[in-house]
Amino acid sequence: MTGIRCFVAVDLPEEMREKVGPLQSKIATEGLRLVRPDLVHVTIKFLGDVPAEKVERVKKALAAVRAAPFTARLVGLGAFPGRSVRVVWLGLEGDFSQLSAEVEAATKSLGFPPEERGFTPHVTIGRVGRPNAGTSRELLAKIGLQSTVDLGSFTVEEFYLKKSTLTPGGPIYEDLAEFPL
Ligand code: 2AM
Repeated sequence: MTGIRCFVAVDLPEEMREKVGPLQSKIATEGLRLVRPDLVHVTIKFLGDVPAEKVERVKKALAAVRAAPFTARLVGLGAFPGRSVRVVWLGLEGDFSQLSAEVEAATKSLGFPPEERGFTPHVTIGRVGRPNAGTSRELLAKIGLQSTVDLGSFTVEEFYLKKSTLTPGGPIYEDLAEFPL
């Protein structure tokens, strides 16, 4: 049985999203699928397919998360992983550790495996379909040219449980619940 594809995320405020499109146009490269600016977000925890009957328990666990609001700053551009570029991201400065740790603990108690690689806050702004050396080289050069990117700060005051529906036209995200900090 397939469930509901879910993730926990922080949204960017509208004024931040508006700055993403112009930046993306500077790194546009063949093979790079740019994330629609209205869909960019900070993934706190990817849950994968959650059985429908478990979603209420996830919401309840997330509602018990206690973390204080904090300031985040969108600064720097980079790529995952090292050799061939698969993802282009905007860096994030800010203390996401409390929120991340609390969400990890809340979801772990429901059987979701903890993130082994640790949490690196970032905003994915582009994905490479089929990585190839040419695309990677060109992208890394463009990213290097944008190394001074600083889109400014915003206050993180809430987070969301989101549903993702994958379609040929790209993912559709839907807020299942909002949780204030
Ligand atoms: P990303 O921002 O690091 O790319 C919603 O699908 C979000 O969950 C994506 O934006 C992605 O975060 C993350 N995600 C998607 N599939 C994933 C997977 N298999 N493992 C971990 N995170 C995933």
